[in-house]
Amino acid sequence: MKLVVLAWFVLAVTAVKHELFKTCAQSGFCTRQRHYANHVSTSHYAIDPKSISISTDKVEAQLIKKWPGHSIAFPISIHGIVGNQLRVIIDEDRSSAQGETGLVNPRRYNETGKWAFNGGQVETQAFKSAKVQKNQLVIEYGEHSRAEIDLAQFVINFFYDGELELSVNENNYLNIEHWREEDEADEDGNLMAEELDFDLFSDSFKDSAADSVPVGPESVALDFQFKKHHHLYGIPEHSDQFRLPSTKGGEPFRLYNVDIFEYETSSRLPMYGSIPFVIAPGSSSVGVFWVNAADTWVDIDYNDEGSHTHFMSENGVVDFIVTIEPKVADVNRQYGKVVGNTMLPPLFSLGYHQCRWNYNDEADVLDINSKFDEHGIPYDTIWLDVEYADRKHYFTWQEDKFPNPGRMARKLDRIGRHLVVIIDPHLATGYFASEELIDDGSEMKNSKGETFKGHCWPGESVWVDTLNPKGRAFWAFQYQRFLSNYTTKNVHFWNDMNEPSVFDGPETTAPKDNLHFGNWEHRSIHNIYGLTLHEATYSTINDGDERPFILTRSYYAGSQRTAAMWFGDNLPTWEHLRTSVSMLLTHNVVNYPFVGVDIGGFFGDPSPELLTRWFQTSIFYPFMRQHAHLDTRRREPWVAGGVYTDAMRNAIRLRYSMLPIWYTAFHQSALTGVPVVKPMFYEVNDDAVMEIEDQFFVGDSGIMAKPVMDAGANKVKMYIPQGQHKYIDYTDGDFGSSVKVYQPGTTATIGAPITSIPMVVRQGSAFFRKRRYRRSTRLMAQDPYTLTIVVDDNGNAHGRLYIDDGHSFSYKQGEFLELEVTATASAITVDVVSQDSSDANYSAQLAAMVEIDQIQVVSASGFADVSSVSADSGADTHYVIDGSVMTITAHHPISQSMTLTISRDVVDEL
Ligand code: NBV
Repeated sequence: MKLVVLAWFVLAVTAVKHELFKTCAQSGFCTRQRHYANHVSTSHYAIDPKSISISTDKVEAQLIKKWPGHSIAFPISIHGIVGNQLRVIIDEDRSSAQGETGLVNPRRYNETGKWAFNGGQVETQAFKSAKVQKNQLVIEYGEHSRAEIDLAQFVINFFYDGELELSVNENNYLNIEHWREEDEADEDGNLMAEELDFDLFSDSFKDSAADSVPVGPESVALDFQFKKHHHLYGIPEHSDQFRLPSTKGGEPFRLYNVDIFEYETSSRLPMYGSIPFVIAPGSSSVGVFWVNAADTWVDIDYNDEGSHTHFMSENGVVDFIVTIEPKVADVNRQYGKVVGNTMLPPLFSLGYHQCRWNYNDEADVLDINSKFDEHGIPYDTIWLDVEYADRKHYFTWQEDKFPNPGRMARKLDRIGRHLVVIIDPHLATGYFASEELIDDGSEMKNSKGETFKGHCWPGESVWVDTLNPKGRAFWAFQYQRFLSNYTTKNVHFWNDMNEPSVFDGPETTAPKDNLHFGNWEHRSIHNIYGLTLHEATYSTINDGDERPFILTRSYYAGSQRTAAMWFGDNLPTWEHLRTSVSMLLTHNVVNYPFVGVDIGGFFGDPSPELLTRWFQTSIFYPFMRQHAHLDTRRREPWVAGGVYTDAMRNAIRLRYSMLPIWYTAFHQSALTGVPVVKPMFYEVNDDAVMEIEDQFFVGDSGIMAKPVMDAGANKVKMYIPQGQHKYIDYTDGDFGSSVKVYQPGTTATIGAPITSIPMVVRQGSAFFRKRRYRRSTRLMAQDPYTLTIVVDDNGNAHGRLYIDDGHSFSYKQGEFLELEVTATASAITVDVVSQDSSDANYSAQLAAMVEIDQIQVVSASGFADVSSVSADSGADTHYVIDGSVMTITAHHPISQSMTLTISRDVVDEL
């Protein structure tokens, strides 16, 4: 009995409170738009042919919404944009609303792109041609793309190389709730027969019933039919599987940034961040970016033809961008030209981060710091959660516990370590920061234009409005004053609760009728608030010298440019561990690779087995951090002891040894938008991989991993993709004593006791590692590289390495090195392909300090015929052959090209 009660208690305290969040049926506009979609059969929208005006990169026209007795014109514009993409914007002339919306800006919000787009705007690109033919507007753009817009039905068909890829509004779901005054709404005439009048001017959901809905119904919705694609991915953040499941008959996915406490898996509930970008890979690949920052729901369905999405947003303009490319990675590349790619993170931030709520005082911090060294475990960063600040008043310290934070930072800095402190956007009323904010007038306002006050950690609080330039200046000033106490540059920031989280607010966040700079309702900008906050932090911290590191919880498309992100308050369950990898892949395919999740789960205490498996999985999180709730037991890697600690130590050391691979992958992603952790379909052409979400590739290294994510498991079954390549076992980053070869199109069973991390390498790959244990990444800077080459059956392989100083922006001035490795049966070449254009010093310094000291070549067929290996430099070259592995010892400066010639005996065929 006691046990049952205990089990019930544990479940009861660790379950998301569904009642806090609306279902679609409880959301006025979601209900109305779904109802419309279920009832509409003909288009109510048409482009007026007489209104069309065409210029080199833009078509403008009037889109007419028509139903008996009514005709409403919406300005529509279609833009050619950078990267062979097309952007469509539908706005509304709201001049009749002027003076009718109280304090609220009467216009539809059209500035989402100002925040989401890299540099605040998107570059245009001229069309190849644009003309009206019969009843169609035909736009040719890019090299291969064409859009045909049926004027009478308003259906847009997108073609690539003559093939139909995407139809927009094919199902007539376009519906723009036009501006109307409340009394008109009761007249039958103002609603179409397919429309419902549910919650047009009010909100009946209990926690948001106070919403004044000052502008009335203004939602927008549209459908996208993917013509050839049976697999859709993206639209984070959701704690769900990687391939988006159909929402037919259930809840749509919701994009609405909220503080979701104890979230579940297999869930379509909203979470902390939103990226309304859906991607459809295949023999041709399509991306759709729905540029809207309001509360948004998305229905997904698969049909015989392909797949279907229905986007519904509470307000704002209709604004979307379509990208069609042959390869999925090219969709990322083009989309990245709009929203930007990941920053190149400072190298230390790819190391291991140790966090908990809370390390209590300076002695605790320094004790944890030295325990890592005692246990031989590398780490780079220790974190302080809210308790460091005096009564959670950010920009202050609890002085009795942290008497000299500058000294603490200096102590960490000596061994190359870093400190991250949390700063949230809620500022308790009655202390200097909140008072300065209110005096400044740049706080978030309520619907009456007064200071908005809500409840959060420190009690009654106010929120900075970082959409306001003055709010950003205020934010900058607070940080600058706070940082003036430090002489070292190893202090960084964590912006939590920036959805924003408001404990007594509707659905855990700010009331939608709150007001921001420009008199925009919070409703219009909600999903970008978090981005505006962490970007304000970034620009404050950025001195143009050291690369800033910031962690954000809330995000939008574009957040990848300036902040890392983690998936919030997860639970210590195996399902959460598995879902973390699905979510990791989802974020990677929407150009946001620098993500991770609390290792071990935020709430509760994981078993030693779960914690160990979680550590092993986390070496594949680009952002690798352990974190835990105040009420949990300590769980640093040495706490479990014995084999568990050994396994965690090995995992972390393996991560550190692979940092050159991670850094090279990030560099690639920063340039091209490709994922850092790659779903299988990026690397192989095999239909069988489309739903695999528990194994993946690390960058371009050719390493494929499948960590153990099941209780009690001591092996994994890894799918070896079809194609020309075999794969070689590389479990724990080691080829073992006898090399195991797996054939394409098979399932390999790989033994994985608690100490093991199953990995394989695709033949034909080459990568670099640094294999000496050091306490932090900074201390690894001069360590030599090991080059590993896994040749294919013809002896060929290819790989790359990117190096720079790992912490400054000097790489932007050309201070970096890029190496390309090419192996053939007779030679191994390491080519310095780009190097210090502006200043030779950096390479010269590297050459003096850093070398490749070992080259490990792996060949399934062995090296029995190798008779000698010689270097073009004439340097002594030793090699040892052990079956399938040839180890060459070298002392080769990293910034010089080299060729090793491999001579082979000619075997007489008798
Ligand atoms: O600052 C306390 C926590 C933090 O540890 C966690 O990582 C965040 O997701 N924070 C949320 C506030 C609320 C926790 C219940």
